[in-house]
Amino acid sequence: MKRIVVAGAMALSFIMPVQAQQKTNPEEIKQKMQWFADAKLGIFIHWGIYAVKGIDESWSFHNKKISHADYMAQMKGFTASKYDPQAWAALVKESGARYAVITTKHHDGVALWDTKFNKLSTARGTPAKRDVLTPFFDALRKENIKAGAYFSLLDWTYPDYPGFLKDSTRYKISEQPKRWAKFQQFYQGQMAEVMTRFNPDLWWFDGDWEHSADEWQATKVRKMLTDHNPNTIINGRLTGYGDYDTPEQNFPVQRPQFHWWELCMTINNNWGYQPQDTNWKTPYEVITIFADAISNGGNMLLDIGPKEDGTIPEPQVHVLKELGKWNKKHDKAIFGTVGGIPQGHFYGPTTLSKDSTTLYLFLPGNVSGKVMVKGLDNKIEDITVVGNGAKLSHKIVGKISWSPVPGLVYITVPANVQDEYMTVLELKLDKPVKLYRGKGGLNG
Ligand code: FHN
Repeated sequence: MKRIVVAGAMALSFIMPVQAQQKTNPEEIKQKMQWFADAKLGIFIHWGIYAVKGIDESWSFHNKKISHADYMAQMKGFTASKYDPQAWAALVKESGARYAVITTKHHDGVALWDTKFNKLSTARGTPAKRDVLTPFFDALRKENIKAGAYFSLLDWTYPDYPGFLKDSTRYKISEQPKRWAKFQQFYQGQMAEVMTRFNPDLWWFDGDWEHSADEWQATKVRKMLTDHNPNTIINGRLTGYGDYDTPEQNFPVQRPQFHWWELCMTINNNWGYQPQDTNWKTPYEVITIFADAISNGGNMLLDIGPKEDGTIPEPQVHVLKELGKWNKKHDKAIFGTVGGIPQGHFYGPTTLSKDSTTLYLFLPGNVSGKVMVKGLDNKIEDITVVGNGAKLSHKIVGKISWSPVPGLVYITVPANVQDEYMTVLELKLDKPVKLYRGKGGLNG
């Protein structure tokens, strides 16, 4: 199945190849992946010169909505005049996120650190006149938040990169291999700057779709990064040489194939700041999408798009704060849990404690007062409303005394214990969760 990606408000002019299957062995990386698996929530930050006019990041010139010259002229308007990295890190913390990923360089080639490779940076080419990444990475680490670096492999502005506009390329690698080698040196040099300067806990590569693993020298890049920091995590956009899958915008119904995965999504319809896009996802929508992702054993990377001056639009702050309040109240059901029971046993998301003796049920907002669990072959010791403490009763229905098949569990959830967004119930079980998966025959 091909992946269609909507970058910004525009559908791309082509269908990107489906994400490469990860070639890494989960057994070899499971130790370093533990913090990521426990983290559940990250905040994605798309910040760049595209916030000046409030247009699609990089894609606006690639898709010829604006000339490249006019797009790059936005460098003159990027001030970071109200940028407060400590406040950004505090907001990430307040959202409940355990990691953040910021664009160090998008496809437009403008670095947010003072790269020595060219003048295309916030430090040397904009009124901001500064590396805006160092203070943010420092602030995240002071808040004990893992710091991730988004890095675009492709660079549509760099004169020795083949790709440029959607219908024009500069050259073919097969015809000018030396020119491609020059770009490889450039992009890996900038990557090494980010690696040594920030030592990212997580690399969020993007833009791998235009070239092969060999052309990107993916194994060499992976080795460079993991030799420098064996615990750094690499997302699945290094042409399959990554550590986890990155479904984007399109919510998985089936659990993604690779062991670890992360849904990245916008908070409205665009990755960067676009003033006309007020189609904000509500706190309820974000919370239910988040619950769905963790129920399926994944993470959510929720994106925000700050303005050119570094302020974060109020509607985005509101969603992050509401999400944070809900996360704080339901912490035990979220962070440090594992994905829940298979779909079909409960009409909603679920998570499990790591020893699977505790089952958490996430109730969609409009609970009728009763919820039902099917095929639970356990004795329920106790039912508590998470974050509220109320104890709930339950009734077993349809259990046939001589049959091994468990009855249905009906739980009454009074209106006065329900959460404004999503109520969570904690079911303490007599032993690790045991599920009946049969087809309901007379003898099971
Ligand atoms: O092309 C980019 C896009 O601009 C944005 O950065 C998203 C975020 O995941 N990644 C690419 C599209 O898949």
